[in-house]
Amino acid sequence: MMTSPSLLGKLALGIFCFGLAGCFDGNSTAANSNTPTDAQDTAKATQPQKPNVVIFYVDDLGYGDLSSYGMTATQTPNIDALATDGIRYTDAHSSAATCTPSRYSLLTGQYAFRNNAAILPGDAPLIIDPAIPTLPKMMQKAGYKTAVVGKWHLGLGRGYVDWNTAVKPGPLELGFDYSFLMPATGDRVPTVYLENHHVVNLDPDDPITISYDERIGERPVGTESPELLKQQADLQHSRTIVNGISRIGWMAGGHSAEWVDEEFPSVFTDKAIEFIQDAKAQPFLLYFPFHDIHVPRVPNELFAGKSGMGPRGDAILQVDWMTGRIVDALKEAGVYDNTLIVFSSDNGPVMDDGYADQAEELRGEHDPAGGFRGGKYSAYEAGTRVPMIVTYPNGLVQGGESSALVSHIDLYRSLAELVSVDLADGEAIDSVNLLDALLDSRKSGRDEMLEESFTVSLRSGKWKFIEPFTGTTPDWLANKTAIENGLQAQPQLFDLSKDVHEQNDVADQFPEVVEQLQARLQQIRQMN
Ligand code: NG6
Ligand code: CA
Repeated sequence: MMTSPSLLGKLALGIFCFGLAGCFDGNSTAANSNTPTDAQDTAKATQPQKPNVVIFYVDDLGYGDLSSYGMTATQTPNIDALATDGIRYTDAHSSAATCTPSRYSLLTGQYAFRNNAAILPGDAPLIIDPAIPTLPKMMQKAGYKTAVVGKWHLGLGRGYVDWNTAVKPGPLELGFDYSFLMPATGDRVPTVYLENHHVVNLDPDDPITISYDERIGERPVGTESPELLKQQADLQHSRTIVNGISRIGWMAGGHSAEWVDEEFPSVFTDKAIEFIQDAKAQPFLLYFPFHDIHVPRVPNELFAGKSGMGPRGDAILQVDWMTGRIVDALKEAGVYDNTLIVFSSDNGPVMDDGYADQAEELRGEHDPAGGFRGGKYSAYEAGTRVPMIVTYPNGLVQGGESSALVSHIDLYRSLAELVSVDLADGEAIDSVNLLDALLDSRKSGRDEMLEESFTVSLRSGKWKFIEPFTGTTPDWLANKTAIENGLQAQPQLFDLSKDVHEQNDVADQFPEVVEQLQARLQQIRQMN
């Protein structure tokens, strides 16, 4: 834990920081010349309101997928403006190379392997035990109003879920006061919104059933009716068709509740803005996990065809627009300066993830991984090294570019420091307090970090060790030849100080480093 006063403490003590000018201790200088009454009045008037926290969590956005991270094919001005206002990280990581494990770690401060958290089907039970501490519960303890709006993909309920009754436990049982969800992913049934415990617009006379094992319901399926499809899909994504898109899994009933993919930008953004307007009088946490730029990529007509890179590029423009609208709402509510915003992605980029949306064909010169090796699913850097931007006008010490090694798993402990909550023993055990590095681009980050994928990589100083993979690669992953998954039967070792693109495996040259990092990994596994 930090020994210096927490940020809120600093604000309360009248210690203010003005960018390059450094910190100004109001108590020991100008404030001392005030009369006690004036000082009291000033203290009251400037009583700091705890900062709001907004986490924008894009799905599958790669390191190179923003113009502030080198993309030239199209522009993301609203996100770039956040980078101009704050800090842009060059070595920030989602904790895993796929969605469910990354989100698990973000919300629990624990590595996903501790609970075998892997990509979940759309009918999976809630993977986080409501009895354990979570990031939103921690924020509630500090008096925050909390909401999640967007893609969930952490499971819901216990065992069999009846979508026609109260669906729980879910986010409300994990510490969110409000939730408006895509329950799993855009490519999985059920294709309906869930607001708090209930499916939105459900007609009780047309109940929903879903299945991941066998065909159910009257709706056409992709394998039989390809002429109904907006995009052709692989076999896995060719089950029930909803809104011209075939999905993973089958769904019966629930016609009045079906979502329309093209409406996601306004539906999710409007819900987030409503929450901000309702919650602005008190500190709030908004966790906003986007569906974009995950498949199926079916952007709204405002963006379709606008990027020149097909639906994947158009989805990036959609993300930028949504971010801009929410940031504008923060500004209109007068709370932008007092809001810590984290903008990042849950894993690296993928082009073909099941639908023929021409992501690869229309990519042109654009490099979604920004030069790093691998991508989504991969043990190489592009699996987890993602764009990350932090802004917080009232609390920023120094903006610009930061090379600090940061994992999203660290948000838990860093935010606890920000809002002055002490964590219990055993809470968020893998999370490190990096608040300093979130507010000051000159501060360093971690020395050591795990990157989870279908295997585990350990970053330690200049080294990156990839543990040998002894399991069986799932067919669908093995068939993705465009992605280097990084799975090998022998250990791999890279010296990132001179080989950040992981081209030169030096495991044979440094067997003692391999042994030491393998042993360290075992130690981390045994922590509890
Ligand atoms: C995979 C899906 C892929 C995507 C991914 C989850 C197949 C063949 N592939 O299993 O399309 O849905 O799961 O992506 O089914 S994530 O970003 O939510 O982790
Ligand atoms: Ca993802």
